[in-house]
Amino acid sequence: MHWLRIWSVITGALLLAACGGTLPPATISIWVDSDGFSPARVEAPAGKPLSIVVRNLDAQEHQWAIQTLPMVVQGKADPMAGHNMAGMSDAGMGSTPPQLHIVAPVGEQAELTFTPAQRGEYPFLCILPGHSEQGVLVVE
Ligand SMILES: [Cu+2]
Repeated sequence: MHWLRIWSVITGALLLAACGGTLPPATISIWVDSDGFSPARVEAPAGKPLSIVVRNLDAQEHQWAIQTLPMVVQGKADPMAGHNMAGMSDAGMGSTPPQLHIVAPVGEQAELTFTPAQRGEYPFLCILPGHSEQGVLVVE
């Protein structure tokens, strides 16, 4: 019995330590294949850093984009801050580029970190021509 009590004290101390400093971003993993995003509905708190990780399980490229989402800007404004286009192909860039944009190459994952500023429901979708995967990011 005694070791259980010690363990709970240690765990509590670690939790306190975690809350005291700068929190690492919360991470949401979203899988995508030709059937769509999974999960298609994800939730995150406003005003806290959020990492979206898109894992592409398909044999073709997919993207994850939100057209408009108010963000907390940290440090100097970087016009590419909302983009992770390491695996970018020419397809998918319309006349109005989305504010948030992740390109997930075949069999790989890509990550983007940002801080949503306002509550709301923000639809996300794959913007490649002919693709219809979609979902929603709920900021609470
Ligand atoms: Cu797609």
